[in-house]
Amino acid sequence: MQKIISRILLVLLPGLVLIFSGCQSPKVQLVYDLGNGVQIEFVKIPAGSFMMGSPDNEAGGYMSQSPVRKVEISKPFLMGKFEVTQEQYIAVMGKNPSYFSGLKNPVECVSWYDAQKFCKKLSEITKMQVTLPTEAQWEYAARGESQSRFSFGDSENDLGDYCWYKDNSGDKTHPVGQKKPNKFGLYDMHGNVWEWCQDYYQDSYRNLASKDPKGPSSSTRRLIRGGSWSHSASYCRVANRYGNVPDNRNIGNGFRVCVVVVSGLD
Ligand SMILES: [Ca+2]
Repeated sequence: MQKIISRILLVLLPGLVLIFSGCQSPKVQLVYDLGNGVQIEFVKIPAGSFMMGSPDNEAGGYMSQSPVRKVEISKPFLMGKFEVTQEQYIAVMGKNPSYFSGLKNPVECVSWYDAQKFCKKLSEITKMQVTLPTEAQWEYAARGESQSRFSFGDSENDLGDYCWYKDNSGDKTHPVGQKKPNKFGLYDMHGNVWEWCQDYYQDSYRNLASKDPKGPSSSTRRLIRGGSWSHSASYCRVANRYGNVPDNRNIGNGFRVCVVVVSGLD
């Protein structure tokens, strides 16, 4: 886990603390205490615009990930610093559906509906509005201001420093936060487990809004992003997108959560 040089600024709600970390590039972080030593950490992602999708000539790219288009994220949001772990899932839902063992490993074998139930329950616990990220929020956060295949550049040679994927995972998930973070301070956006997004999936996003897009109005599938421990490098690109039926419980599928920015964080 990243060493946090921090000072606690404000207790916003019971169990909730706001932290500024780092001196060179301050990151606002929020930590919620779920009890029994289990915490869930968030990083503030600033509002901004980015180029979403992969260029036509990107290695491993597909038509569903292009054309590249400008998208605006008009409001800052808090994003889970890590994928939701098994111990966090137990703390909130009282059970652990995962196939792989490890309380610090990401929870998997969770459907999109399971993720929704987790968000609802965590919202009730924290008194904050907890959601899955939209697809646009996910890619914006994953890029960390980069415009390359991966958050750190284009070369697959460096992917092992940031990602658990087919070539280094040993065919299993790993505890979150062991690899390098991206510029926003988010871990495992590449690989480890796919991450459910809020949006429906469709093969093209050509006609979607350019400001805070929320995806198509209907589909049989929901979006997953980031690739997993069982996938090759090109599946772990930031622009890669795929859809699963929402009741699919797969050993490669997990999620991370977002929080609508609350007063005191903006
Ligand atoms: Ca991931």
